[in-house]
Amino acid sequence: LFTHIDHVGIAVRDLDEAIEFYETRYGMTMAHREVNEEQGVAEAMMAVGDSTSHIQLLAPLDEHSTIAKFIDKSGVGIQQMAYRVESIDDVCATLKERGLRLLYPEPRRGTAGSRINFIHPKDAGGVLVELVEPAPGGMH
Ligand code: MC0
Repeated sequence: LFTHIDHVGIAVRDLDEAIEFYETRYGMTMAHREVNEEQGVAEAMMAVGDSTSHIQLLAPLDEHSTIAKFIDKSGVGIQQMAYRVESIDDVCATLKERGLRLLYPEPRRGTAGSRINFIHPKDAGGVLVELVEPAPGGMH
């Protein structure tokens, strides 16, 4: 069903400070950075060595952001676990058949033009699971 760990998302208060920490302490390089208004986040993808997995640093754009809500409730730290898939439409259909609640009726736009959806954490052992179908020729 899933082909790779695409990224692990970490909620941070200040994106620039967090990027600097990952660069100077772990020697990671930033592969991509963008603002996703619909998701309410400013984000940076930090490459983990030569793998195609990333750490996604997520900062809230404002107090209504899901990331602001997460930080208020749980503090900074791991917010989500994202698996890469080949066909998000097929995977969502299969997961629905298996009784899991997806957050969106149709995939939305994620990092670098990817198509994304989420499994509700209440149906996934307390883990917010993101599904990512990379854009053709995208960053993955
Ligand atoms: C909430 N809960 C979580 C959680 N967020 N559990 C594990 N991990 C999380 N991240 C739990 C709460 O503790 C609570 O449990 C219950 O779920 C309801 O939470 P809530 O605080 O009332 O929050 P809601 O229901 O308003 O929102 C939760 C929900 C939301 C997962 C629906 O965060 C959401 O829509 N997330 C998907 C979008 C997202 O995360 N976007 C930011 C990343 P109790 O037991 O207290 O009832 S953007 C991104 O990822 C893009 C750019 C990309 O990668 O391409």
